[in-house]
Formats: sequence, structure tokens, C-alpha cells
Amino acid sequence: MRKAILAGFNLSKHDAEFQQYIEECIQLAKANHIDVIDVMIQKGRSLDPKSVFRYGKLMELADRARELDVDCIIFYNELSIVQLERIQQECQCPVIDRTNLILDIFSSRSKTKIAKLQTEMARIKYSLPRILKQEYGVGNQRGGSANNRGAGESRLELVKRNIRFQLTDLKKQIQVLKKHQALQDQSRKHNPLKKIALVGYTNAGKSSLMNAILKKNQRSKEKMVFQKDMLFATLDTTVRNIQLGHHQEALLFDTVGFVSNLPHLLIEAFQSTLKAACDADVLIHVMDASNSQLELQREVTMETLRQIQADHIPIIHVYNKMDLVKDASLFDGLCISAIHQEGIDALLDQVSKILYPNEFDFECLIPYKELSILQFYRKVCRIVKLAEKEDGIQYHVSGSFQVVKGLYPYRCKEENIHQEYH
Ligand SMILES: Nc1nc2c(ncn2[C@@H]2O[C@H](COP(=O)(O)OP(=O)(O)OP(=O)(O)O)[C@@H](O)[C@H]2O)c(=O)[nH]1
Ligand SMILES: [Mg+2]
Repeated sequence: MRKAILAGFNLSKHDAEFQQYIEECIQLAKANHIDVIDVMIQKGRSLDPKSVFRYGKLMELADRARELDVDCIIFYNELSIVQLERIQQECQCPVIDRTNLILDIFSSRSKTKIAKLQTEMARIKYSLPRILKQEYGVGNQRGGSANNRGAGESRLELVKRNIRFQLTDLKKQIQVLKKHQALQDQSRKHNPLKKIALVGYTNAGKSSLMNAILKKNQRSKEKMVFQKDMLFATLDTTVRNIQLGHHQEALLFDTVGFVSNLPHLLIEAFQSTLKAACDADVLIHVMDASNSQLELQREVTMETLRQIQADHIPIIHVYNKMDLVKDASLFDGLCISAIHQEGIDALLDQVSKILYPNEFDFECLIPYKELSILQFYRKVCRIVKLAEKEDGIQYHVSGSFQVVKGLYPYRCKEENIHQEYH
């Protein structure tokens, strides 16, 4: 693991809030296999336009970097090329910023072709000023031979042209994939199955909850998704078929986690992987109840949902990791533990109620000589055989109240459909 100092200039008024961003940045570094061994913060109304930190603090940072023999310095603030070069020069140490960290995570872990291409495009755009600045240093040297099309152009022009080609090529490839994706979305739209999307801050436990639901559904291990204590463990959407209640099938989507201040260059890549969330019939907002930054994470999630125009979709707020929380009474909502499989039934019940608001289900016993009555009901509601009894067959029925009420006289004694209805 590489070692680093994390530096940040606090322009915001609240130290506690800034501290939370710093903690998150440490986790982002960890996800990039970088161990932050020291943190240095300067606070003020405006940062130094040339070096972010003011001179005295910058020298302190340089000394500290030397003393700790770190491999790099990470800046929380997004750096301009001028700032980056100046800090690098003064500290004699490689410097990266938070945007760089997030880009590296996306680059190394995106799996789908479109996510890879979009990340590549973001990376080129991010590096563009840096490359051009480098080239400018050797600019105006003649490049290419007389036979080349580039003959007579400055090296800088050649580099610019090359990058333009790369970007156009990437854009074309992305457009083709987007068209293909649109067709898939269209066929998914025609899929009669309801869609449920797990959304929430990164590391909240979305993938663990997906696995918990799959486990409840007794799905095989191969169907399980990747879960890990690491920011952005999931970068691409995964979809699985699940059974909600008796015979209610649905599609469950696991999505990329949200993060505060997502670099603007990555927004497009991020949004296209979040398409599943925008098309869902219901969202399950997973929160890490044990996290000290819960409120901030909740706000970021709600704001991101607004940005991707998914805030009109019915949403169930779920507090996860309750096994790590001492006082559950502090949480006013559905409390679960994905890891310990607790609260999953209650959650699926709520999902069912939202997706099928007029649905009722109960168990009934149909006497053998009256079984023909089911011929009609099989066409209009869902009927699952449970057991053969002495005096008839026991079924679980579900469907809209208007339909299933005809079977109500056959209900098993402990069932009471009217109670559910009111
Ligand atoms: N103690 C405890 N840990 C949990 C629970 N649910 C998830 N975790 C842990 O939280 C970490 C993150 O879980 P993930 O399911 O990967 O989280 P995620 O929301 O999918 O994260 P990203 O894919 O990065 O957005 C893992 O180490 C899980 O083991 C829980 O109920 N209790
Ligand atoms: Mg995940």
C-alpha cells in the first residue's frame, strides 16, 4: 500500500462537516490502495490561487512529506494545473487530487463497455490541460516528417488533434452503445415485471441487501453480487429476478453508490449506470445507520435522486447495519440488518404493498367437490397450491380485492381479509 498525506483547504464554515468530507476522502484513497498517514488542513475565506495552501503552510506540507517519506500528497480540493505543478515543485513529491482518486477507481473497476468508455472520456478531459501544459513547454518544435499529414504543424497542434480524434472516436462508440442500451431499455419497459432499485450512499449495504434478498429467495451462490467494505465496490448495475411474495415476481437492481461532490466530468458516466434507478417502480433507499455521517449521506442521496430525476418514484427508506447500532429507537423507519438477514420480510412486504396497493392475499381451503370454481379464478388472480388436506386443498390466493373477495368464504379461519382491507 502506498503512503500519503491528505491536504485540504477548508472554505466551508463548519469544521465538523469538512471533517466528514476528509474522512470520506481517506476512504476513497483506501479504495485506491493508498494509506493516508497524516492530514493537514488550512482554513480561510479564500485559497491561494497558485498553490491552494498559503506559502507557510505549503512549506510545512513539504517538510512533513519529506519527514514521513510519503509516496504522494492527495489534495481534497480540485487542483488546477498551475496549482498542481507549484505544489509538486515545492514539495518535491507527486500530487493528486480527489477527482483523480475517483477517476482511478472508476477506471480500474468499471466492467461494462459503456462505463469504461465514459470513464476513459472523463479521464482524457481531466488530463487535457495537464497534457497541453506539458506539451506547451516543448511547443512550436516541428513534428513529423515532410511525408506526414502533420508536417508543418507544431507538436502542440499534433497532440491537440490526436486528443480530438480520440474523444470523437470515444463519443461515437458511446453513441452506438447508447442506442443499443435504449433498445434494451425499451424491451425492459415492455417487461411486465415490476422493477425495484436499490439506491443509496456508497458502502451503505445495497449489494449486501441484494444478496440477503436473493438468499431469502434461495438463489444459488453464483447469483450473489460483489459486496465489500470499500467505497464504490459496485460500479455497474446488476439485475436479478426475485420473488416478492406468493407468486409476485419482480426485477431487483443493484446500482452504483452515491458520493458527495461527484466530479462533474464523471456525472454522465454515473448517470448512465443509474438509468435503472430512473426506470424503477419503487426505490429502496439503503442507509448505513451506524455511520456518523448518516445525515449528510441521506442529503446527498436525495439530492442525487433529484438530479437524475428519480425523485418522483415511490421510495422506502431503510436503515441498515442495525446490528452495529445501540439505540434503535433513534431511527424512525424500517430497520434491518442485511448481513444478519433481519427485517428482510418486513421490507419485502412494504415493497409489495407499494407495487400492488390493491392486492390482498390469504389462504383458503377449497373442498374437493368445489375445485372447479378455481377454473375462473386461475385466470384473474394468482393461486398457489399449499397442501392437500382431508377435506379439500389448501391454496394461497392473491389478487385485487374485487377479484379475490369471491374466494373469501373459503378462507382458512385465521385469515381475515377485511382486517387487511381497512
Ligand atoms: N455489520 C453490518 N455490516 C454490513 C451490513 N450490511 C452491509 N454491511 C457491510 O458493509 C460493507 C459494504 O457493503 P456493500 O453491500 O458492499 O455496500 P454497497 O452499498 O453495495 O456499497 P457500494 O457498492 O460501494 O456502493 C460490507 O463490508 C458489508 O459486509 C449489516 O447489516 N451489518
Ligand atoms: Mg455495492
